[in-house]
Amino acid sequence: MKKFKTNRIIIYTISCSFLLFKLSMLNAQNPVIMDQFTADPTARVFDNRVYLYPSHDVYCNINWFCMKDYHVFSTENLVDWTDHGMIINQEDVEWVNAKTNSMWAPDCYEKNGKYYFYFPAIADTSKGLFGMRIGVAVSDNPYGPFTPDPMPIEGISGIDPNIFEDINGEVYIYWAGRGKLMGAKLKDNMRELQSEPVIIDTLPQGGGLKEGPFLFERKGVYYFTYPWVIDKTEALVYCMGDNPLGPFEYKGIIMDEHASGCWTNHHSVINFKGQWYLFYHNNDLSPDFDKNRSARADSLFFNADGTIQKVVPTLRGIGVTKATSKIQVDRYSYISSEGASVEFLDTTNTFDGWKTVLSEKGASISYNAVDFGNNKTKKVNMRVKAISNCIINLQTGGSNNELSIPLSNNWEVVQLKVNDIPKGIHNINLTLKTAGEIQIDWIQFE
Ligand code: FUB
Repeated sequence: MKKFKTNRIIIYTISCSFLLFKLSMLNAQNPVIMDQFTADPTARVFDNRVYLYPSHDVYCNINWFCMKDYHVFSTENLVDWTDHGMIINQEDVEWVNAKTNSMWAPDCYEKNGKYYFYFPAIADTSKGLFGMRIGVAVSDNPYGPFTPDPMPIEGISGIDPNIFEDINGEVYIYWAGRGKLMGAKLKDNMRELQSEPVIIDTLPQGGGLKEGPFLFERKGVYYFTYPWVIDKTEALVYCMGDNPLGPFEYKGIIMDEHASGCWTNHHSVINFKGQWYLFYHNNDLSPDFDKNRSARADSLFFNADGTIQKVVPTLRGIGVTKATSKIQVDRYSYISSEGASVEFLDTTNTFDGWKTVLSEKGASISYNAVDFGNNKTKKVNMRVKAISNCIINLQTGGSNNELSIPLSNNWEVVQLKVNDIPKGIHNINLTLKTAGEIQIDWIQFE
């Protein structure tokens, strides 16, 4: 490590080989999970933690979905996610045709101390089963191990299971089958239908595919939500009603079609510690192939009349980020329209994430809700590549700092003194004060 002084700052440059070490910690904004693809995210709150049950896209060199297994993730702060590992593999399920890589969108629900994991897959015809069926696996814990039932649920053909428990304890299952959205009551054993499936038939007509139903209740109102191809790709829409199986009245769009062109979206809604959140997906880590998707989350708000405010997808996502973590400012809450952009660090390995490029005097980027804890902060570390000598203005919590960053041809971690940053939660703003270009991977305070 080299160390040199300027009149205002101390700069450390740390050798690049050290920086090649890759942390496998799951700590992210949007997408929520950065080390694998995660689609169709069903979030559930169990014991004050958020559990995420996504499907698991992998790349199989076919122009379609390829999904062989499921992982479960959890967090207590919406920022640091633990991957509990694989919970079900297609090879583990007797009724599944394990050659089909068809483990599509799942759900998980707790009832009487047992966790029921619902998942669709193409059934094994040698068992006398056909098409997409929905199975159940059971565990004593939200993170498994799960034991799959030998046969799928009788009476359901389709995909995208979703479970809802009413306040009276009655449990419903919803799914998408034969182009329709369906619902039925489940028996207490959570594995058999108690009522005949009904088509949820009060939905608007026209447009294209409807799938991925997700029902939740708030203040006695039942929200029936689903992805719907209104125009070219899936938007997330919702209806409101007085009963779990409808009729429902269509109310509008929760989230518009993705600008990325990702054909699917698939979502879930939770209330965690008093705030509502929408989990959904986009193809952030695979911009050229929309069957490799990534889970995201943003806050969701209601109007006084119970209708839902449209959610505009953000990169910043949710949660308060610790100042001492490597803050990915490219997951910004604001970016200037001129001279600031976000690019992959390595286009051949998108899982490495992104960098911020500031290339014009006055270009800026902001990242909100950073927790500086209970002590004054006096230093910042930045992983940067300065294409020219430049000065960056770092503003946070009333601390205003002009930071000189020397030209470097490689990525370097520079450590700079800052005027005391007060304790508490602040936004960070970085502005390029000089002509030239600087690339920023992350910044971290100490
Ligand atoms: O992930 C495969 C399928 O894509 C899901 O089952 C649908 O909801 C859509 O997201």
